[in-house]
Amino acid sequence: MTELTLVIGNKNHSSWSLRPWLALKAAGLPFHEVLIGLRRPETKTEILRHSPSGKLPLLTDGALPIWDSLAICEYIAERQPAAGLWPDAADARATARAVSAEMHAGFMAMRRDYAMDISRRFPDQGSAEARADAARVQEVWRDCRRRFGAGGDFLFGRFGIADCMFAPVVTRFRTYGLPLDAVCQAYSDAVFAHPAMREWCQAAEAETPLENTN
Ligand SMILES: N[C@@H](CCC(=O)N[C@@H](CS)C(=O)NCC(=O)O)C(=O)O
Repeated sequence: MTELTLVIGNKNHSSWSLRPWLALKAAGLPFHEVLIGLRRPETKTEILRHSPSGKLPLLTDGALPIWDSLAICEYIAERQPAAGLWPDAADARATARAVSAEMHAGFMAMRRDYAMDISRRFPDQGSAEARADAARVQEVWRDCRRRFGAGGDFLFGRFGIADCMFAPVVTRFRTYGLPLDAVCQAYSDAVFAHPAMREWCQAAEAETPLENTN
């Protein structure tokens, strides 16, 4: 087996890095970790030494580089099918892919106004567009839990890629004190209680936070 290395950004801030890191942990695949500090003069040069896109995260499997969080999650699911990172049933799997793609491609206002910052707390100064994004996120969580969540505490029952994609958003609700209804609060509690999420959050809290993140 070739060795896996995941190149990531600061754990307190790099929401895209968190997603495949959780997927690797959930898959039970051992991997090396390389952390590149964001927002430093040398950051871009350092990232480009690893990643052709100039962005993090990047996974290498031996000599093969795979960039972009969702592509990496897909690769992990294929490399470790027994982990069941996508749901078994076709309708659940299609929905899990749809909400993961929606997260990956959308929610721009939420990303802008509610930057991930795991260790600190801020008042909610989000725009109307960001609040609309937060409402849509909760609609997605409620719908997945109601239709597909019966087998466990996560969006599709057991923990999977859809949960990895939404895990950074779970932290944003907490950081900015955004209200959650009972179903979404229970889902948030389950994500924070996941052992891999706890491990990432502990490391994030041990970092010195960056200023002016977005
Ligand atoms: N679509 C990409 C987004 C990656 C991204 O924006 N990564 C940020 C860190 S969270 C980054 O590399 N920023 C450094 C830079 O742009 O110089 C993904 O899903 O992986």
